[in-house]
Amino acid sequence: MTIQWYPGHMTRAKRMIKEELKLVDGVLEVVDARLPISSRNPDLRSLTSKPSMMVMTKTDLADPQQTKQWIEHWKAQGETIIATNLLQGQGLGEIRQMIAKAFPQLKRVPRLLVVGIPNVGKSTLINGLTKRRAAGVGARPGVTKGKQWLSAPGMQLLDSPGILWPKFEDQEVAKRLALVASIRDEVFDQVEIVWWLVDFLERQYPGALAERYGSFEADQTTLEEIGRRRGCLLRGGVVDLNQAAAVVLKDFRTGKLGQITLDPSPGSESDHENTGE
Ligand SMILES: Nc1nc2c(ncn2[C@@H]2O[C@H](COP(=O)(O)OP(=O)(O)OP(=O)(O)O)[C@@H](O)[C@H]2O)c(=O)[nH]1
Ligand SMILES: [Mg+2]
Repeated sequence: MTIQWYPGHMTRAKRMIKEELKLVDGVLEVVDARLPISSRNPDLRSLTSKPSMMVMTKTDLADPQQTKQWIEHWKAQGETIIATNLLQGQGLGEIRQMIAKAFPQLKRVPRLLVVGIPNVGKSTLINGLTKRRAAGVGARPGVTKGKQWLSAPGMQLLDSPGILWPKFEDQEVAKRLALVASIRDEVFDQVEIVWWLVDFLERQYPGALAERYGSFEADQTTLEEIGRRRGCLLRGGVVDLNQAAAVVLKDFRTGKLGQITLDPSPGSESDHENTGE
């Protein structure tokens, strides 16, 4: 299976963002804490030299140890980065303070473009900063359809539809983006990406699946067994793998499998693998 995750409107989005960058003083780049590299846009940096700040959302769903290491990594690369749990409003004060200090030469409030791949929390961030439910929010990609300016204390924000243009060749990245619902559920095979997740969890977070679904024997096929235990059965007692995958996917996305980061921080992947078995 190849995930077609670069629909035509994303090409237009790239053209659009170039235009939008001309209208602003700086950029808030929103990334998902579960994917601190895969959810970044590979080309954004090359499109502008305007000041840019990374806002890492959904830290409540990510592995705190990994988040810490990723923040250190990005800071070492010269990035300004703030970690947030937007559902709790955490980090908003810090963002406001940073923005207040970032443009000392400006005579008016700074104008900022909020960018990021679909479903990372751009609109939620804007609502937090404006203290209004001005921008539409939803747990699926593509909620925001057009751009709009919003006023917040001390800043003007430009909300735009999720932009995502890929490293085309990298299907591993595509799978991870699908898992966090940044790619529409219709364009990939759920069973296949959940198999990827199950395999990843068994290596990187041993025990996460057992904690939720009960322990497994070595010879059991995990996804099938989860389906059996959760009553995802077709006629004749055959496990419905599609339904089983949907259960695991939902549990992952809502944090029921624990705090999990899908991009291992630099240096940690091999360490995990060495201690995994
Ligand atoms: N757990 C958790 N969920 C969050 C956080 N921030 C946002 N969300 C949820 O993530 C989902 C997507 O949020 P949106 O603000 O609509 O994301 P967006 O980037 O504007 O998405 P598009 O407009 O589709 O590109 C919503 O269900 C939010 O409630 C967070 O820090 N933690
Ligand atoms: Mg939005």
